[in-house]
Amino acid sequence: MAANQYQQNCKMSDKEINVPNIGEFKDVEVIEVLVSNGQSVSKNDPLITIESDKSSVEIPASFDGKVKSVKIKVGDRVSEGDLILTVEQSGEEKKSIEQKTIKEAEPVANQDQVEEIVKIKQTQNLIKKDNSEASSASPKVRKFARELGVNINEIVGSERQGRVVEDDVKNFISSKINKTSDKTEVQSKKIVSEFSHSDFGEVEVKDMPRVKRLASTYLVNSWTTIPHVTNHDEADITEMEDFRTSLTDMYTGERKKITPLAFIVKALVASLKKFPSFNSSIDDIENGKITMKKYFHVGIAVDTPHGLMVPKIRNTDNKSISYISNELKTVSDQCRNLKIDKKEFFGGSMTITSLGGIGGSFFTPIINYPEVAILGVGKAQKKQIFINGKFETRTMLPLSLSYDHRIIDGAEAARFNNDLKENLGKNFAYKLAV
Ligand code: CAO
Repeated sequence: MAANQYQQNCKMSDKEINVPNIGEFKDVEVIEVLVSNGQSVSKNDPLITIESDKSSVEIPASFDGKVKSVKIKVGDRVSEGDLILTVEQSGEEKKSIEQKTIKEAEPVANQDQVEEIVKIKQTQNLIKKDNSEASSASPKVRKFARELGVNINEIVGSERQGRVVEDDVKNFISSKINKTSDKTEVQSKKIVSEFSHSDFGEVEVKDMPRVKRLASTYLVNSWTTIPHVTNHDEADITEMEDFRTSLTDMYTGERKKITPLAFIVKALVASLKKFPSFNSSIDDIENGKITMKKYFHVGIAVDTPHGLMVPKIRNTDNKSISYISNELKTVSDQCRNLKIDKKEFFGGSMTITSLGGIGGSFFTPIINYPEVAILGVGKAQKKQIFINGKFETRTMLPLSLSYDHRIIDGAEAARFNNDLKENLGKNFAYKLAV
């Protein structure tokens, strides 16, 4: 074929698709327009659905092409011969139509024929799968769905190629009803607990602090998505405390104030090195991927008037205990004065939450997502401990280790606590790192 002849054949031309002979249907309402401008259609694809008092019928495309301009809209009334849309055809499409028999190109309009079209579509794999596309269903089923106020395109059909049948519509409705009744139950529970507080006495409604509001999203996410387990244990820190309280400034001779928390940070880092799964994140659970962190950025929960904040002490493995103690004071002050960069709340290995300066023993800390473990520290107390057949007075530190059970097992957590106790105990190696 010569080049210009080919171009001639491929030239676009417009064709009209009109309402065919639809028998008894006259001046009937268009209830669905199934195509839009620019969309490619194949012969027999449904273009519109019309509905009379008695039944509804889809009008199919009589040839392949690209919809140039849809001329009718939902609610219009049409009769035989009315223009539905214009279709743009390339020479190739035109040619292929011309090669087909006139009989084949004849529009199909009665219900049996429409059913036949759907069958053809199924074998052509043209059934739509999501609700942005039109579902395949007979006009009877469409009408049934419409009468019940259901968008048929939201239904995934149970028949071959996703064709929607009457039972699918019924199942869809019953699943919606079940969901709604679940909701209603939750809502009614809420209503019961939502009696006005002022019915029982004087109250004052205040704004929830912004930091608490922000934190609540993270806390709820952690609490509802991570399977938490907490192991409780006690570390004997008698020697550590003797050592800590004996530290003096080499120039002034005054007592050096180093918080026990700085020692705990250093001991924790030694355990994290031995138990790397505690220094990981599993934010890609769908693909089963775990991020193992090679850094040791320990988060510290800081109580502030604005709410709880968790800044990170970075690279704790390379810092001395007294350096960590000073840095802890600096970042706590920055948090309390709202002078800290938001980035400092992210990128942690594991968090320590200490109530040691306030009081209390064991509690159940919530993991600071996306971390997988958190160490709760209570107030150290002198206790009588039975050692080698006799009671001794020892300083015991309560530990509450919460961990993500998806990645850490109870046995591993118990071993982690043993190791941590060892690091805090009388053979403490951190002594070298003051
Ligand atoms: N056992 C016994 N005493 C402890 C202790 C412990 N585990 N931890 C700290 N202490 C002592 C310190 O030695 C210090 O005593 P001195 O004044 O006699 O030296 C005193 O308690 C002060 O402690 P602190 O809590 O003010 O300071 P810190 O450096 O130990 O802690 C910080 C810093 C930021 C953790 C703390 O100020 C804080 O905010 N704690 C609350 C954290 C919190 O709210 N967690 C709960 C989260 S879950 O809702």
